[in-house]
Amino acid sequence: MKSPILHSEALKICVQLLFVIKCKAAVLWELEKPFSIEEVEVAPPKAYEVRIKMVATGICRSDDHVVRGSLVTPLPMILGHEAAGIVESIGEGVTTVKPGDKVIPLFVPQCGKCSVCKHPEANICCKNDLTNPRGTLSDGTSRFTCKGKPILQFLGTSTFTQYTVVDEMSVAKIDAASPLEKVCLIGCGFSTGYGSAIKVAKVTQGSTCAVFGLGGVGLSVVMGCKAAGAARIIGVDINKDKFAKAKEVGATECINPQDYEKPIQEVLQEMSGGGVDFSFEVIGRIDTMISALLCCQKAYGVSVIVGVPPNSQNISINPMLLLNGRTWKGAIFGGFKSKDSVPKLVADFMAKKFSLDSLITHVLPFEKINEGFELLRSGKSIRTILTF
Ligand code: COD
Ligand code: ZN
Ligand code: ZN
Repeated sequence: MKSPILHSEALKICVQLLFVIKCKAAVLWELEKPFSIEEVEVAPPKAYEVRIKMVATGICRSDDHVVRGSLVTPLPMILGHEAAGIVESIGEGVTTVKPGDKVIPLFVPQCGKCSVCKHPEANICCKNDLTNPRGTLSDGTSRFTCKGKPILQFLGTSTFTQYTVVDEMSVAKIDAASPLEKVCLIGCGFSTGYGSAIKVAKVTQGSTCAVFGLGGVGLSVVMGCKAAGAARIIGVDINKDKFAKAKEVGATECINPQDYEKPIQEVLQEMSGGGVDFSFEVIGRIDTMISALLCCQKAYGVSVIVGVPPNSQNISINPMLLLNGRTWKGAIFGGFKSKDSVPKLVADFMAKKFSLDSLITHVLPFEKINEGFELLRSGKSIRTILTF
């Protein structure tokens, strides 16, 4: 017979599961329009789902790409994918998190079962909603409604809301002592850049690196190069105002392509005596992707594409550039397997292996989300954190 205590615990969980939460969320109804703060209903988590109370969320360039229409997703939607929060309730069968746990939602899931998850190096799990966005959880539906209409979810997450629901494969439990208003950046921008250096390029001790683009993600690449022991880290940006911070996080030199007559790849080849060991494109432009490829040493250089170019642009190159021995790679989320790596990255942050402070330039209450996007668009912010 069940003990009365266990029975009442089970009843409590059931009641919690049936509960629809009404809360505030920032809804994007149409492209190019401001977010509108609405009251939304958040359905309880179904089996293998988790409902999260949001504590902090970063504003990432990709959220703005949706608003601008350069990242095509169905609407209306609740955006946001770089966040941290606390588990409010769990659906049946959930074993990896429990109510009260601190967590980071994962915009790339890790189902653990597909061919990608089983591959030792790959990370874009087949259950992702990135490549062909439906705007739903894995069962094909969303947990949000507003004014009687279903509101879609972004990248299996949606963090511009006081509460969200995600699949269990899209959430990682993190250290209970971690400061959520900082480690939220591990949910996207920081890990994307840092992993591109340490995991994708596998930057080596004493090497020379070139980082094109010194925004938040580029700065995280610089931090990764430094952590991997690079001897020279050359920052490349057309905005000189980015140089001071890049040097603060580890760049040894910074150059502006507009200060030179010759192409920047030639400048970098000369500076490095024949080509850098590792180069990174962290802007999202075709021309700089080619410059980054060309500036790395032709027989052993490794060039990594981090930025996503505007819709459907193609690159044409001479195959000899690769036949000589260069490696050209690209990755999303720094090549990290999300559910495995996020708790470890948080542990590394807690062990002071890197700092996130230089990336956070603004902190605003959630309701000022439109102000946060203006800061991003005007180039005034690196990362704005919205707190709930
Ligand atoms: N030459 C040199 N620097 C340039 C040039 C140029 N022609 N043009 C712009 N820049 C500089 C800017 O001055 C700026 O400092 C920097 O490049 C870009 O920085 P931000 O702040 O605009 O952008 P980030 O660092 O926040 O993000 C950059 C990405 C390229 C990573 C981002 O735009 C992107 O494409 N993200 C998608 C990648 C991804 O993994 N997405 C998955 C979920 S986010
Ligand atoms: Zn992002
Ligand atoms: Zn998978």
